[in-house]
Amino acid sequence: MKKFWNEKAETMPEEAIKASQLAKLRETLTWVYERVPFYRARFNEHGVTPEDLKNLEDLARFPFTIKSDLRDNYPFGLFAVPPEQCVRIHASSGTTGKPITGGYAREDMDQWGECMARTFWAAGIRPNDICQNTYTMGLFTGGLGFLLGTETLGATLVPAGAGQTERQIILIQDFKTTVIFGTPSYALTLAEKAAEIGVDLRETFLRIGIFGAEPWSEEMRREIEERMGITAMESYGLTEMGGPGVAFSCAEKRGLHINEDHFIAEIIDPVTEEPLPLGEKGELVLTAIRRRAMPLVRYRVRDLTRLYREPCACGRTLLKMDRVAARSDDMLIVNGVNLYPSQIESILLEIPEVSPQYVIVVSKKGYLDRLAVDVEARREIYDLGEEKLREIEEVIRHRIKGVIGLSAHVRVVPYKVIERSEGKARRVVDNRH
Ligand code: DLL
Repeated sequence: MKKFWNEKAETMPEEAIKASQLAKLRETLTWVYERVPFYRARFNEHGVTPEDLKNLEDLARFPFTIKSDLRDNYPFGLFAVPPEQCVRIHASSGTTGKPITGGYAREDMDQWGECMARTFWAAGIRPNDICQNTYTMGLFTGGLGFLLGTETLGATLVPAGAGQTERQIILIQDFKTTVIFGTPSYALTLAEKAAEIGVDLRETFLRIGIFGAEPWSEEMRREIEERMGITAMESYGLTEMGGPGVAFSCAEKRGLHINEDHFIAEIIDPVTEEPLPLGEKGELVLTAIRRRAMPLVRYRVRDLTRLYREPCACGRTLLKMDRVAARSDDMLIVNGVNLYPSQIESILLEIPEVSPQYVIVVSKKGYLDRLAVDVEARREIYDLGEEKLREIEEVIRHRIKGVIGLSAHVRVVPYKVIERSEGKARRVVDNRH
């Protein structure tokens, strides 16, 4: 049985990857310069043309694309082909303002399917697997992206869609589902519902899960593996780059391999906007070099990570990135202290009595900020009485103070008070503004 979906592409020597990136990048810069008035104007303002790209480092001379550029050019202003020549148009829901649109030409579907099939193969999925897709199959890129990947690989897809958790569990049992796709927070919802109705997911045929679309901690990954009896793998991507498929985990479960022959990744200092060397943490910037309907150049993703190249025991030579624990937009500043929700998650999940259902609430109290963390305990803990719950609150408070340096109001709330996720979980409520 083959070890890689695309051995040649996934194990190329670094020099060969770079040579192919340079050629594809040149093609893409010319493509957008000639076809997208926005890019022509932007490049001209910066005094660069595609001919100025002599080597990969020259990419840093080109301007960034940012989220508001997509909003300002909504819906099709950044398309390099007329919308009627696209075979698909997706959009991200977006919490504020207009959604982000993404067009796909015929060859973009092939590119996407290829990247997804690599993700699946690396996770251990094979053509005889039955994959249950709990991502919403609509405008969101998760659902149809995972569908495309399953079809490309030749496995079986059960398009269950989001929600209807009890029915999902019945399908897992009746269809002998072996693979589950969804957000990490939905995996928890599933595991919890299964326990409630007396189904032990560890005794089903489930063996692999591919999760993504939201940040999750290493502790959360282990929790999911344990509760579902599966290997929890990961997919990373975003609507602006076509959806999931940008990067994927391998059997090493350390970091994600970037599909470098499709996307060029850079890390910049979010404040100075200067490129940072490999190994340093900063903001991810991506350029799609094989997409045709809407290839974005130097797109500032806002996700924080680190890039590194190391010989991976899986045999892939593709550049690696750390799992994305936070978006720069997610950073809360509470009484002057920087706080990422993932830090709270890691602390909570190290406490055995606590469940991964939590919400962080920030509000104003006079001139000061007030940080509150509501969390549920594991079900059986509630039987131990109020005193035990207060004790747990104290432990959490103490840890948060010790690790982050903030005083938090911690409440162990009754079971099921925290809203269960069917897609991307909402972990933060900021009531200060
Ligand atoms: O969430 C695409 C996707 C679907 C990826 C399914 C993986 C699986 P958007 O809705 O545009 O696209 O959201 C993109 O979600 O910038 C990250 O902040 C976050 N994100 C996506 N994957 C991961 C991940 C899809 N594996 C935004 N870890 C990105 C952490 C992730 N954050």
